[in-house]
Amino acid sequence: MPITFDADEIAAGTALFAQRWTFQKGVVAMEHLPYSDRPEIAFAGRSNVGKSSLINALALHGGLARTSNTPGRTQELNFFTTQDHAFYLVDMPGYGFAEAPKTKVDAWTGLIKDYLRGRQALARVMLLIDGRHGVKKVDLGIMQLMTDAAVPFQVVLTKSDKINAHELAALIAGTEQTLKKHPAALPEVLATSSAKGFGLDDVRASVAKLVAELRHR
Ligand SMILES: Nc1nc2c(ncn2[C@@H]2O[C@H](COP(=O)(O)OP(=O)(O)O)[C@@H](O)[C@H]2O)c(=O)[nH]1
Ligand SMILES: [Mg+2]
Repeated sequence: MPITFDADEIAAGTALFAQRWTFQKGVVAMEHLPYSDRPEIAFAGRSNVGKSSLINALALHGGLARTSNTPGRTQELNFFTTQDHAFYLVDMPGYGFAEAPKTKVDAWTGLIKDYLRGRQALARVMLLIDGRHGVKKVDLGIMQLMTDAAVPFQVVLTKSDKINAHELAALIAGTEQTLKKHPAALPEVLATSSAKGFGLDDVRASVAKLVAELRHR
């Protein structure tokens, strides 16, 4: 089962995310990335997995990241920041979406990969996996890329409201098994539902713990 955090860690997560959030910048090319003055935590995953919904739910801000029923809407790296400028939260374009013109898909897949393997400030990736579908081949490719680049990542299951408790437990166990082959992965998988508000405290606590660790480096 997902790790649970103690009351202080949950409170730290709540406080971090309760701050006022602002959209800083949308980036379509590496040369437009913001000046690197704080760590970045990126939310990555296949198109439609629920990246933007999760960011909005975490930040208690329905309109912060744009969500959509249409896969492939987000085509930029969107940088959000808190009042205390402690870190950037980055909403990424989805990968594995082929129904757009190939040149466009290639451009944003290239941007995703360049950012994931080449961004010094990238402290961690929250890798979102759709609870209904589990880990796909394209996700394994992204995991390998992050492992090769030594980018720490944590798997977050989304849309947990769409599967039953038994299926969820099996998915968590299976995913943790897969992660054993990826030394860059945090061993624990978090399960969430942005729709039902499930698991959000754990994600906030996990991010807050990392931000606190980075502050003390
Ligand atoms: N049932 C359910 N639907 C969700 C959840 N999170 C996102 N969705 C839906 O999934 C679709 C894609 O969400 P979005 O956040 O735009 O995905 P993104 O492409 O990864 O940013 C939207 O229709 C959301 O309403 C969830 O936790 N539960
Ligand atoms: Mg999105």
